[in-house]
Amino acid sequence: MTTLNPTAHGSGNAATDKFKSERVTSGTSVERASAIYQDVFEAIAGIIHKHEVTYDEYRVLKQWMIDVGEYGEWPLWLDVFLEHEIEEVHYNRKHFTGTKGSIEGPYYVPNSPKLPSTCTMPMREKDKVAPPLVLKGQVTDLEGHGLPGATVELWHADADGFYSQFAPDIPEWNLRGTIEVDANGNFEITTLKPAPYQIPNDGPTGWFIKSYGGHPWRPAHLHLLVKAPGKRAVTTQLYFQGGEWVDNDVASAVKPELILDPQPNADGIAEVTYNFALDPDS
Ligand code: MBD
Ligand code: FE
Repeated sequence: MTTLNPTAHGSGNAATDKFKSERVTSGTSVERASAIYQDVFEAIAGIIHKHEVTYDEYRVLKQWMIDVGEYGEWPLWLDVFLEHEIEEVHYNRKHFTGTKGSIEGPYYVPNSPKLPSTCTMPMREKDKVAPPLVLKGQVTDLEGHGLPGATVELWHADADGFYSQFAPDIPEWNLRGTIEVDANGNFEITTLKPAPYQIPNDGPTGWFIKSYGGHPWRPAHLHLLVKAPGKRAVTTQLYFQGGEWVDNDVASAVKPELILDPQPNADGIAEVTYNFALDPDS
């Protein structure tokens, strides 16, 4: 893996290395590819003509695309600006009615260590500057029956906005885990409430955002991947009611159904129940 440093270049190259480690294929037919490419070029041609794109603008684009590749930022840029549309199509096409999905983003790592249904996420002493959060709930089918054998994979940023394995000097599985639900599908996870998150913006993704006067912020979020035997796995994110950037996510990945409103429990710790209903697999 690339040597990590806490910059867009460092996290970008780490995300690119991780993505490249698995070669993906899609099975797209020549006919479908032809139809898609025709539409892509037609849309681009329309934009070029509509805005009378200049030669200088074309050369800046070419230079920027080269930079995005060299900084390893294609996973970041694509997941921030395009993945939400793919995810929406994915959800709508098959009329799923279970828990809504959201984008995976560039920092998922499979095979995180298994944790029991009642657990505390792996964290360092210094991570505890963030307030504790208890996330409890049940993984069910669409009829509300608990699903034993389900797993809840959880990953999120630390208080500095860094994800383990994508920034230096963080234990490999910090704030990452695969929670195995109990016999009724229940889980109770103690973790930390993340802060609003600034995507790495000292590289070409950041220059891109500046060029149109945008901002690099995502609302505070938890990433989850919930799986159960025979059910459709759901990759999603959870957000916090009233949090900054919830209404203005640079990655356009917030859905109203995914917003939590934790309340203090008997111990004064912020706690929230969120149940995951999984669609049948197929
Ligand atoms: C993230 O943590 C994230 O969730 C997305 C979508 C993009 C960059 C960093
Ligand atoms: Fe994230």
